[in-house]
Amino acid sequence: MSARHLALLLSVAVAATLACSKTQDTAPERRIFGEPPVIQSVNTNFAVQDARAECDFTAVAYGLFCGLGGFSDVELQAGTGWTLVEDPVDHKPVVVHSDTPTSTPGVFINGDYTKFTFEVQAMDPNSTTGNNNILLVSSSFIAPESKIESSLVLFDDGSENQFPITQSSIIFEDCAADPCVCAQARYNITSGDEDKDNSLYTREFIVLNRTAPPFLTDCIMRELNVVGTTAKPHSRYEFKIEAVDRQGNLAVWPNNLVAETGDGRFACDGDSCACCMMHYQSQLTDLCSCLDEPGVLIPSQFPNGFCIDYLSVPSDQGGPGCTH
Ligand SMILES: [Ca+2]
Ligand SMILES: [Ca+2]
Repeated sequence: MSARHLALLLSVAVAATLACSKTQDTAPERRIFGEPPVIQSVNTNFAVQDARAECDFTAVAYGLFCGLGGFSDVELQAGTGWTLVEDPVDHKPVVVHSDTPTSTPGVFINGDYTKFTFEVQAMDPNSTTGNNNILLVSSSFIAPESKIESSLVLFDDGSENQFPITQSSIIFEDCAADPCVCAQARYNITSGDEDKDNSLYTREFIVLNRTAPPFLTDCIMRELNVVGTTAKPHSRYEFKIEAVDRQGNLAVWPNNLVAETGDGRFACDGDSCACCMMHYQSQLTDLCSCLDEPGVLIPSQFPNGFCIDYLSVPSDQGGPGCTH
């Protein structure tokens, strides 16, 4: 068995990451025993550049502030949010508030991302009832600005397999057991395959704008059960579709799939102080950039709001001493 096939087999073992990296090599197609798989069709309409995700992160933000100081009277507000975006001209970070306040108090994150859905119809002449000779179907790509090839495994499992992936953000997101002390969340990732054992192998994969915060990644994992990667907007991706049988026979689809990623917009809407502090806690901005952002009322301690009353407390009084 060639090193390349071994790498593909190993990718099954490490399927928890749902993508493995391997160095490029050039193993030829060959037949060791039996016939190779037959790739019958590949869906070429596989890319959506402006898929949308929306998540209510109010519980996460509540847990963040409640956990910070044991504040039991945190009141998140409606508002115009706080989002850090990259200026398209000079690529410097810019703070953006939405034009209209949310109608509901809380923190709501949303964003656009590029979604690839690989759908490959494949069979093997050596398959018998109850004994599929196909070992795996994969989509391989070299990430932009990288020389490492990754292989995504496609499944014909009806999305039955669940791969738990730990959240990306350092702000804990599992607030089910104790709203004030959230725990690290794990999200169950699935292939996105609709029907099990119909010889249509499926895999969903997403690409986010590289400036997207980790909580958008988590939002998509939580709501849509899919993982992915980040890249510059309008990055070009090329995917090679292959199938391997249990004897190591390889079939390669003659045409690679090519697509460009979209803009990958992101916004944190609602309570502005909470949105800003989530960026700060994710090491995406400094603490004092949140000074005087409205929201996060804590009547017992900071009745005008955490970002107004606390961030301005001078350092000689034990506060952060932020000034404009
Ligand atoms: Ca075969
Ligand atoms: Ca299927």
